[in-house]
Amino acid sequence: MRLSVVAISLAGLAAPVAAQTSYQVETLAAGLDRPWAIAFLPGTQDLIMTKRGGALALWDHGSGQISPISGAPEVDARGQGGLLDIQPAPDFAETGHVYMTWVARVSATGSTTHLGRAVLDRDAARLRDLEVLHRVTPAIDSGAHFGSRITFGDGYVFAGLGDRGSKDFSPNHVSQDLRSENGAVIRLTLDGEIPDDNPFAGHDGAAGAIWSYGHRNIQAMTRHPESGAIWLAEHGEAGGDEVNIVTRGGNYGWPLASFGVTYRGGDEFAPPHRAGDGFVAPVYHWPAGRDDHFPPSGMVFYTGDAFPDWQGHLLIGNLFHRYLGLFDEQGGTLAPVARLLDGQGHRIRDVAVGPQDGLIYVISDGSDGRLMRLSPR
Ligand SMILES: [Ca+2]
Repeated sequence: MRLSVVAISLAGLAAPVAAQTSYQVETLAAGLDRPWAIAFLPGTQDLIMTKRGGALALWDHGSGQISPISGAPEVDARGQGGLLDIQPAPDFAETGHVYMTWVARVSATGSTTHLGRAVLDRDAARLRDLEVLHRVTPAIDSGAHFGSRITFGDGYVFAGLGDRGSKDFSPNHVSQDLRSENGAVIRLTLDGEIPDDNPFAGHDGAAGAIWSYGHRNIQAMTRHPESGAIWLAEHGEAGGDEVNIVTRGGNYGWPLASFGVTYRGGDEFAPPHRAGDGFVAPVYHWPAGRDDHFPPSGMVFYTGDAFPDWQGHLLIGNLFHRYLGLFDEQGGTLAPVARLLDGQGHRIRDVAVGPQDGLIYVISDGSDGRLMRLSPR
């Protein structure tokens, strides 16, 4: 289904950078109910897609059709919860495993992010053998900040989580509490076990699954194609959104160091990240306030052939300002290049690069979510 094509040229932008490629936008599907994540199935150009309400779907590149996949986990879609990220396993060709994060209740009032996997039986259009690999602890009575994104690296699965909207901005905040997996990146074996070499494994009073902590709400995460490092983007509080490179055992500061301000009064509630404060500073951040911030969702390094000028650039979805950010990355630093899809009103929720065509696929948030594709004009 090709509903519309909008052609856009970047040549008129002020940035003196290699962004002269003009692109066109195709809407491949519209009217999607709260799509949240997309991922290409290995060896194909077909996309698997989550919808936050709890549905799974497959977009078939050949036919252009989207069809439902049954067998998704039961979710609690209150607030920001529901069926969230999905990624095919590194051994998908052998196992058919897809990994997912979702929110489910674990008590009358408590809910939490779950990490699990299932086998995708494509012929039967269903998931089977669903396994819960990890329930994030503790569960909290809150509908906010579940994260979450999944990335694989070095034979492990990483999940980026959220702080559940905790408003205790003291050193006792859940993101600073090593007993709490909320506000952390966790690292597990593909079977969901805690690796012995995790930084806090075997430590009293610490959750062994934690890999890094001091995060607020991670809704974008990907692996650098050359360094192999895991990059993430997290929501700040009224600005202060960050891009971070994940390091083993790192404390990323929230809420004791932040570039954001309080929503209520616009006051700083913590000093900004600065050298020597003991926290890992972001590689890039957006300022406080609401005019130029970057509530992120979905990110990927561009590695296709279709846009040679963008090779190695980082793409990040911006929810609030409704564009897809394009950033030049050199040696771990970022520089903004362009705002793709700017002015079209789409809250960008996730982005992926077609493994065979090198085109850029995005989904937009909301009850009229869209699957769109950017290609060179
Ligand atoms: Ca931080």
